[in-house]
Amino acid sequence: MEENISGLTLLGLGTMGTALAHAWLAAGHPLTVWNRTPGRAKPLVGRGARIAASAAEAVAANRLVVTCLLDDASVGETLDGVDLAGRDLVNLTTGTPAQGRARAVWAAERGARFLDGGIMAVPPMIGVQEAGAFVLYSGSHDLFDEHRDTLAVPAHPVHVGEDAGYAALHDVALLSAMTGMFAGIAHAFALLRREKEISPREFAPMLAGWLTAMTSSAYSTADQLESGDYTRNVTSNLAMMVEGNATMLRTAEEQGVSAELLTPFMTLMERRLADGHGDEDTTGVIDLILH
Ligand code: FVH
Repeated sequence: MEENISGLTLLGLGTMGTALAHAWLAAGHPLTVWNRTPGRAKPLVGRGARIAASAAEAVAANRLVVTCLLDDASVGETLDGVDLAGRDLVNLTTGTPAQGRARAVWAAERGARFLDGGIMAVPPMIGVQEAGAFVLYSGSHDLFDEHRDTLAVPAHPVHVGEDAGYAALHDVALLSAMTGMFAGIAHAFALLRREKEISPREFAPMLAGWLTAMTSSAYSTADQLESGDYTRNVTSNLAMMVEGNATMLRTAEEQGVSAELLTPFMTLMERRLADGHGDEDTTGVIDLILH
């Protein structure tokens, strides 16, 4: 295990990279930074960071090298031709599972150990322990354990598998669920938008409370998937929910709101019902969208 306060290198000082840098510096970690646009590194000097003149110089400074760049292509560009032998590369750049796996192979070919990461936070949550931020990591568990203390500084570290693609896969799964939730929130506010007597601010706590109560469906869906029985512990079955969809669609029409944020999911529910699964939960929709 490493000592609690060990040095590291950070490549990339965008909004997220800068937040990471502040967290490690505040925790007393000696930090070497590099950014393509050098001006973004200057404010960190007063906080104790060492600025490297090139990515190669930054990588040479520490065994642990963290990248937080725009995308996978910018990681490749930044590290092109840089000697990575003996380095532990931790990539906190958002990418796809395939990019994570390919980057792991690429790093190994250059003599580096590799962890891929997915940051589940926005920059103000970084370094704030009670903010609920976490970072998903995948790749060697031993490597993760070696650097766990340092990785825990910006946000709670969670190892999700030895497969280097799993951090990105979990990351994108969570972001996809969030996107569906944003679509639902947008539709709900649209329904109320023209009502002068309903204040969005007053409606917000009701909406947030309702969504929170409904999150238990993640557990029942998981249970149904693992048991293979999509009728298990169903509280509202598909037949009933499709009936409810009709009311939601009619209300959208009455309120002058397009239902386009809802209809893709509703269409799949109807297909599953037409296939004779009215006694199930919505879990069967998952089978319909698997290619
Ligand atoms: N900000 C957020 O809310 C999200 C939260 C979840 C995770 N993401 C991911 O974190 C990565 C970095 O995001 P960011 O917010 O720091 O992004 P930017 O502020 O746009 O900074 C981008 C940095 O990448 C550098 N860069 C871009 N292209 C290249 C390149 N070809 N070669 C070298 N560096 C490059 C850029 O440098 P510069 O423009 O200052 O010169 C910034 O340092 C990202 O994967 C998010 O998805 C953040």
